Amino acid sequence: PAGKIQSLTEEERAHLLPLLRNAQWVEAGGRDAIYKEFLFKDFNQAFGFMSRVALQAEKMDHHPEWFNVYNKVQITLSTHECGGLSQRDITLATFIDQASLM
Ligand code: H2B
Repeated sequence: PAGKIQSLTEEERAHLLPLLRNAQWVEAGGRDAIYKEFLFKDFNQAFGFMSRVALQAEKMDHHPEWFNVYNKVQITLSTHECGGLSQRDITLATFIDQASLM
């Protein structure tokens, strides 16, 4: 990867966080990260979703922190390299929302 990943600026946060919150992403407790819980019909639907996200995450070299039990998937996104939110988290969150609707 070329160059250091930059944290979102205050201006970008002011713009993006309300949009994310509309899509049910919330700021994670105690750290600069975003969090969302997804519920599916059953484990097959949940794991199909996780497979789509996993392939994209690997392409992006940007990986979710996630927890799955049966039909529930809880996801936290942040960027280790910048110690908080970057544009990569926003891009992956947008992909994840699309993948949850397939
Ligand atoms: N995923 C996430 N969510 N944040 C990162 O900073 C990150 C990552 N860094 N996946 C990547 C991998 C880095 O550790 C490797 C070495 O490129």
